[in-house]
Amino acid sequence: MTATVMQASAADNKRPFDGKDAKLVLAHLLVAFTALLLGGVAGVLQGLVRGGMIELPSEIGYYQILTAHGVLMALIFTTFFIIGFLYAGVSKTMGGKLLGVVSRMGWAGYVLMTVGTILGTIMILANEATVLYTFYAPLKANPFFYIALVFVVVGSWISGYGIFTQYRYWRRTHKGSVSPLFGFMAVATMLVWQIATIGVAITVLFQFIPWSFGWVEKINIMISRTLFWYFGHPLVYFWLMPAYMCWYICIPKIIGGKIFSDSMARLSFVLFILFSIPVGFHHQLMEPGIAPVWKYIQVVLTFMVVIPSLMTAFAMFATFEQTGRAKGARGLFGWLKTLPWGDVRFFAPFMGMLVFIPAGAGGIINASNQMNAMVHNTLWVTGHFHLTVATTVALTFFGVAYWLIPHVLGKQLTPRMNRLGIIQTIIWLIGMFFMSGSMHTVGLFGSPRRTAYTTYGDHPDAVFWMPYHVAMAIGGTILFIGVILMFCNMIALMRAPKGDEKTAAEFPIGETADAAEPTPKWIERWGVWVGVLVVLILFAYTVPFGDMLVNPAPGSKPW
Ligand code: HAS
Ligand code: CU
Repeated sequence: MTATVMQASAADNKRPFDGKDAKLVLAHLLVAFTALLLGGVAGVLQGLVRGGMIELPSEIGYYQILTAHGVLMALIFTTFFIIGFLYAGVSKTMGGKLLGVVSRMGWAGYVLMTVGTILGTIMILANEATVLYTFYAPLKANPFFYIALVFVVVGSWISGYGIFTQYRYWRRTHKGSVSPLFGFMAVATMLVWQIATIGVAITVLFQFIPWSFGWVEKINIMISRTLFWYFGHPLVYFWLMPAYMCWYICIPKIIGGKIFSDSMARLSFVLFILFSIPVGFHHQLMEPGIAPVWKYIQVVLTFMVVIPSLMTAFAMFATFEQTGRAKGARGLFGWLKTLPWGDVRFFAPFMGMLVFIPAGAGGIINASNQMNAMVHNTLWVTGHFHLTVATTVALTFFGVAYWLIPHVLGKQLTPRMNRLGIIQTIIWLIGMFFMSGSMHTVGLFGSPRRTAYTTYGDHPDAVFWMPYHVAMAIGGTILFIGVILMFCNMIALMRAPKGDEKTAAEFPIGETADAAEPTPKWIERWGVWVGVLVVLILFAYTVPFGDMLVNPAPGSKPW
C-alpha cells in the first residue's frame, strides 16, 4: 500500500508561527545557547591550560572545567537545541500548533531538564562532580549530580512523549496519508533517544545512586561503562539526526530545489533506529572483560550504521546536482556555482556537511579494531568529535537558528545578520581547523586526551607534542570568539525587526521531487522497527553483559 506524502506549500512555510509555541521553542534555545556560552568559557580555559599558556587559580581544577565543558556543550546545548527544534517543526508541519496536552508536556520536560541542568552545573562548579561528561565508574560524584541527571533524562522523556502524542494525533486525523517528513524524523530521533537513555537510567538508578549515597560499597565498573556506552553511542546519532533533518528537509528548500527522495530519507532514519544502539562496544575495544567475538559483532554493526550516512551523502549530492542542473548548470561540477553561498542558512550547514567527510572517515578509522589501538585515548579521538558534533552538528544547528529564531517571532533575517552569520561560520571553521587538525595529528603521535598540562619530565616525545598543544589553544581561542559571536547573534536575532508576509523569515520545508513515487506505508510500522532493534540489542549485548555480571573483571577496583 502506498500513500501520497503531504506536500508543504510556500504559504505554509511563511505562515506565522503560533505565539504560544514560539515561547516554548525560544525557552529551549535560550538555555541551549547559554550552555554553549558557559561551556565555551570552560573550553577556552582548558585549552589555554593544556597549551601551558595559563595556570588556573588553585580552587579550580582542570578536570573540573573539562567536565563543565563536556556536560554543557555535548549534553545540554545539544539536547535543549534539539528538543526546541523538533517541537518547532512538529508544530509547524503537524497541525500548525501544538495540542494543549503536548504543549504542557513540552513545558514539563523543559522545567525538569532546566532544574536538572542547574543542579548538575552547581555540583560541577562546587567540584562535587568532577567525573567528566562520560561519568562512568570508577569516578564518583556527589549523589545530587546523579539526581540532576535523572531530572534531565526524565524531562527529555516527557518532551519525547509530547512529540509522539502530536504525531499520533496527526495520524489519527489524516488516515491513509503518510506523515510529514519532519514529524516522521522527529519521532525516529526521539525513539532512538528513549531506548538509548534506558542505559543511563539503569546505571544511575541501580549503580550510581546507591553507591554515591554509600548504601552499597562496590560498583561493577564494567557494567557501568557498558551501560554508559550502550547510551553513549546512540547519543551521537541523537545529535546527528536533527542535523540530517535540516539537510534533508530544509536545505533543498533553501537552495531552491526539492527533496531528492522522501522514501530514501525515511529509510535512512529507519536504519539509524536499527543500528545506532547495538554498537557501544566500539568505544570499549581496548577493554578487558569483553570477549573478542562480541567486539567483532558490534564492529560489524558499527559498519552497518555508516550506511545511512552514506545514503545521506548521496541524497545531498543528488539534491545539489538536480537543483543546479534545473538552474542551467553544465559540466560535472557546474552545479556547485549555483548554490547560494552567501546565504548563511545554507552556508553554515553546508560547511558542516563538508567537514563530515573527513570526520566520518575518522570515525571509520576509530571503529577498526587495530587502528583503534593506535588512536584510543589519544587526542585523535578529541579531534574526531570536535569535527563531528562540534562542527558538523553545531554548524548545522547554528544555521538553523538563523531562520528559526526570527521565524517563530515573525521577524526578519536581515542582510546584516546574515553577514554576521557567515563571519561566525568562517571563524568557527578557522578555529576548528587549527584545533581539531592539531588534535588529530598529535593524537597520532601518542599525546593522550583528558590530561592536564604536563611536560612529562621533558621526555623527548612530549617535547615534540608541545607546539601542537599550543596550536590547539590558539584554535580554541578563535572558537571562543566564535561562541561569543554566536551568542550575540542569537540575542540580535531575537531583537530583529518585525517582518510582514514577504519579509519575515520562513520555516524552510522542502517538497519532494519524487512525489509521483509515493512513499510506502510500511515505513511507518514503528512496532516492527522497534521489534527488530530489540532483537539486535539482545543479540549484541545479552551474552557479554551476562558475563560481566557473573565474572566481574579481576582487580576491578582501581581507585
Ligand atoms: Fe564517533 C568516538 C566511530 C560518527 C561523536 N565519536 C566518538 C566520541 C564522540 C563521537 C563524542 O568506533 C568520543 C566519545 C568519548 O568521549 O570517548 N563515529 C564513529 C563512526 C561514525 C562516527 C564509525 N561520532 C560520529 C558522529 C558523532 C560522533 C556523527 C557526533 C555527532 N567514534 C567512533 C569510535 C569512537 C568514536 C569507534 C571511539 C574511539 C575511541 O577509541 O575512544 C560514523 O557514523 C561516521 C559515518 C559518516 C560518514 C560520512 C558521510 C558524509 C556525509 C557528508 C556529505 C557531504 C556533502 C557535501 C554532501 C561515512 C553525510 C559535499 C559537497 C561537496 C561539494 C564536496
Ligand atoms: Cu560511537
